[in-house]
Amino acid sequence: MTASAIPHGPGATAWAPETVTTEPYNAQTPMGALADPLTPADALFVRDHFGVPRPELARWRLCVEGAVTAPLTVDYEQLIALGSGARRELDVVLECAGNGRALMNPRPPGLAWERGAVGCARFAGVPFHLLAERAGIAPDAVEFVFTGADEGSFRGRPVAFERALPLAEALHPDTLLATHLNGEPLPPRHGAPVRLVVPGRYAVADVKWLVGARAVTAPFTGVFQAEEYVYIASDGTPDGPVGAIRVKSLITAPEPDEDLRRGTETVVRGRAWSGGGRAVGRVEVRAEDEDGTGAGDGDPDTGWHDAALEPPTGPYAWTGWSYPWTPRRPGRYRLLARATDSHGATQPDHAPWNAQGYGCNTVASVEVVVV
Ligand SMILES: Nc1nc2c(c(=O)[nH]1)N[C@H]1C(S)=C(S)[C@@H](COP(=O)(O)O)O[C@H]1N2
Ligand SMILES: [Mo]
Repeated sequence: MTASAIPHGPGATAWAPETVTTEPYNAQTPMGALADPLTPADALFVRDHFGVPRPELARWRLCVEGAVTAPLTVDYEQLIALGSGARRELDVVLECAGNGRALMNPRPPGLAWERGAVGCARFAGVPFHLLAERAGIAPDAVEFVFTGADEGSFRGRPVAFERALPLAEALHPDTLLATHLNGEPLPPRHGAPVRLVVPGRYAVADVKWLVGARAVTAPFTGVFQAEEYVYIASDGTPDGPVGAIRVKSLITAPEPDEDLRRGTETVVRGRAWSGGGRAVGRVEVRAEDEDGTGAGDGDPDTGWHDAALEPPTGPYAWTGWSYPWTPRRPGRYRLLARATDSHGATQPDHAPWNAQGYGCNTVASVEVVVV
């Protein structure tokens, strides 16, 4: 993957995501943009199932209904008024559960995401619990089902984009009805005018073009809850919907196949993140030569080395890391990075394979040449 920076006005740089499919539009964040603490809105990956609906702001409504005592409908102004004084702004890693699927072996079916179905953006909005509490949650409610304005056909059936959250997560103060991304109103393709943002969960939870929130008294079984975005083992056993983001890292420098000079220091850099409220505790880097034994016999660089971590910009943001490496011998090398989170979870050498390739968090790697 190469960064696709395109000039856009004097002195400014605009990004274009890398298209994966055109109908509906799906695109990855370009590598160059992943190096930044915050991903520019015009570079952030896009995952759409049915295309972009264009609800006019003036006609937009959000209905809170189902197992509630006083169903309510708000328009955009009412939502903003309800949230005044309670608005939150959070830097949040957004990662599609299918990110990295194309790197799995054998390759599972699904969109061919490599490394770029991820980004970190600053979302601002109104905590959802304010509306839920106003609607009065029935004592037997177990989940909220969130509905987007987009709909289409799935295996021949008409469906809306709907996804559920257990009550505790729906009502968490950081679960937002987001109206802004990186300080600007949400762009249409990222869910304008309002989307859900659930920090620390795979981004399928972050329902775009949100128009409904319905409390239910039994677990939801819609297609995006019970058929898609579910871990299914190779023997066909389902293991629940994707949830918290698994610990993962990304190498943003050097670039694949970059030529490095022997005896010259190269800073290996990247980002690391984990979900479910867990922080990144450690990132280690290793250089392997072609026989996979480390950077060479007797080389002091052999083995895993701790990278320096930069403090993340918030509890749900990703962590920048760096490790200075001075290659001593010419040849092809594989640079590896692995992150460990505050619960002690570490990236595996091989991610456990599952039928649709979700949650792939294999150790990050990039191949370089030392001359
Ligand atoms: N309404 C709606 N919301 C949606 C989707 C969708 O197709 N429709 N895709 C989901 C998935 S699978 C992902 S990974 C994220 C992607 O968010 P983004 O396009 O803003 O990066 O949106 C989620 N929310
Ligand atoms: Mo996704």
